Amino acid sequence: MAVATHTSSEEEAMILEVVRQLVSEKVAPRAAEIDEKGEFAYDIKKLFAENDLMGIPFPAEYGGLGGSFVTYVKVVEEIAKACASSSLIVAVQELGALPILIGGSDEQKKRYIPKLASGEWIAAYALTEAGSGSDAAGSMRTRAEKKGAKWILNGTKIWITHGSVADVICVFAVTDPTKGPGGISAFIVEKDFKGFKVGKKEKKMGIRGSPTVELSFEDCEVPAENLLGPEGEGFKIAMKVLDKSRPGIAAQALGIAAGALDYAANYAKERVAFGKPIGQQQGVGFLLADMKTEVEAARLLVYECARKCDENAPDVGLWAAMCKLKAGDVAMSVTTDAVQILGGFGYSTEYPVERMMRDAKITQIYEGTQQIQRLVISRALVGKWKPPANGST
Ligand code: COS
Repeated sequence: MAVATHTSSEEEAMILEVVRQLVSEKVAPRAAEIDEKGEFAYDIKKLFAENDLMGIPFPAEYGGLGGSFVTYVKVVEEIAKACASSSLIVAVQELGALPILIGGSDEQKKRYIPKLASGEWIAAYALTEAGSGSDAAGSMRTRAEKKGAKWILNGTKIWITHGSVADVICVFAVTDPTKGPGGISAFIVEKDFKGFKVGKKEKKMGIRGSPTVELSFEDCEVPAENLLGPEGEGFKIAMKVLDKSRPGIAAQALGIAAGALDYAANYAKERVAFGKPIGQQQGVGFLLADMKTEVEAARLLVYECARKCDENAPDVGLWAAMCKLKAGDVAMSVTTDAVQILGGFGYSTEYPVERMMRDAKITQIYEGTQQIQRLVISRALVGKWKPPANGST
């Protein structure tokens, strides 16, 4: 992927000002309804597309805004403060486009990135399978076999965010089962390709406005030119993508936490108990103090990781794992505490914090569980253990 061009602080401030206005006028009022209906918000996607938010860090030469990663994570954060599902409209476009930006040829980028940057097309990323979540390489079963000028894909992917609304999906499949991770390749599949089918939609606890579905490939015909990168490089592309997409999910988690903190702090200023606002009671005031400290700690990690993405720093993967780990845990703890501060009201759907708490949970699970983030972090410190050839430890 080309290094994203720098966004000046004035440009970034302008973009964020527009986003804050859109969020308060158009996104926040729709958030509860999007959650309740559990439908993809095409109106919000249109709004984001019209305001050039679908391809912030995509290179300008391919129709993107050529913005920085730092600006991109701040935009995701601002949207997630009000509506976690809507923040995924921007973050998953990034996830789905990254395999092409990282592994694609100039021709593939020219063909797909402008449509994704403008929001005309929606993208998805299909790695996970029923038996292959955390062990993404070892347990992958989807196969791709070359037949003439086509690759024929067979298999099923699950938990694919936006899979049912996507026009283009980057799919990972085994091309040589004897080679482990080195036998996995990546493909660009368009929704109209023969043999591609959208299956069951998950009924989820949170991010209910973001459809998560099963995708099946039954002798799915993919033109040879839609192989992404060299054959056998698919797993590396998948991992490099996650290094740059996890900061987007961390930003989503940060936004959810910051939104819940704002709401709880305002509530604590007004709600009176025992003769004074509950925020003046030390039990609640100190809870808010801890929530604020955690949110700011997460924010520093997310922004620093984004800065490293802009620099293409060699330790981006480590920082992506650290910021996703921290921000996901902060989102869960801060939203849970926000519900506690609102008491019975916090538990009611009439207030947004119960939705925020439900939305927070997924940030500890998807794009690699918190346990996988710790694995990535610990391997950066001590390396991956390999059993000695003679079998002794
Ligand atoms: N960038 C580039 N290459 C990478 C890489 C990265 N971030 N991470 C791993 N690789 C390479 C390795 O260098 C190795 O290549 P070589 O054999 O040439 O050295 C190859 O990929 C296999 O890597 P590794 O041996 O580390 O693979 P493991 O099977 O041990 O698993 C984990 C790696 C567990 C980290 C990976 O499977 C993972 O991230 N799992 C979670 C997947 C996930 O997040 N799923 C969420 C759904 S997607 S939204």
